[in-house]
Amino acid sequence: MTQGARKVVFATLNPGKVREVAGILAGLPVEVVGLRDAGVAELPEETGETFLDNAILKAAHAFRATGLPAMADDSGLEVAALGGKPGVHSARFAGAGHDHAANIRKLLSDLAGVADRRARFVCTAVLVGPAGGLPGPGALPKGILRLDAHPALPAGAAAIVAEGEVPGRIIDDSRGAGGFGYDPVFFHDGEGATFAEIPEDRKNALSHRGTAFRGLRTVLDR
Ligand code: ITT
Repeated sequence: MTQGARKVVFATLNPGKVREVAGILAGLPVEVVGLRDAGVAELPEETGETFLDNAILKAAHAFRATGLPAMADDSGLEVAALGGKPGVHSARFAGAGHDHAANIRKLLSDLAGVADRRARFVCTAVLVGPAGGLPGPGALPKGILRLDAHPALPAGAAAIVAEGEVPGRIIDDSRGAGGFGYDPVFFHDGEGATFAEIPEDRKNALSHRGTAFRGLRTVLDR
């Protein structure tokens, strides 16, 4: 980003993401402004079929509404035995709304009697801003992309895209009180614990969202 463009909106309505991303981006010369503090009350319906489409939809909405560079992520749980579900539908797996307990109940019921418990969390994080204020493709670290064309991008805007994922497996009993969403049933073998049982900075060091937003960090830290 150009010098002086220090405010960035984070286009999410999920307080768990706000907490985590504040930790992941700590120490940057950037003021992360909450969606409501930027005067945006809602996000568009997530009609995209991919994490990328939905992340751009959210960030572009906030960019259009505020004129400020805007970050968003779209993330979810992909379960091998369910053919990658709930995927982009993770937040509303058990129906409309964000009832995390109901989503976990549906997940465990769909996996009843299933021996293969492999799953992964995935995250696509984007930064949408004026095309001229974002680094060109040659200036980006490996794995970080710049998109200049996407149906959801306003004219004159571009997006920086970073991804992350983390493998784990789904256990039958919820464990831990930290994190959000599916964390209490997402067991990380390296930690020997669920994502709801480990400290938040430890989750950030390992997680899909941590990897993706550390990718954006390299762009924000300019
Ligand atoms: P915003 O769209 O407002 O950002 P959201 O919760 O709807 O919030 P997503 O559309 O990206 O966000 O849905 C992600 C869902 O995937 C989230 O609600 C959880 O159910 C699940 N999920 C993603 N990351 C997770 C994590 O780190 N821990 C637990 N569950 C996670």
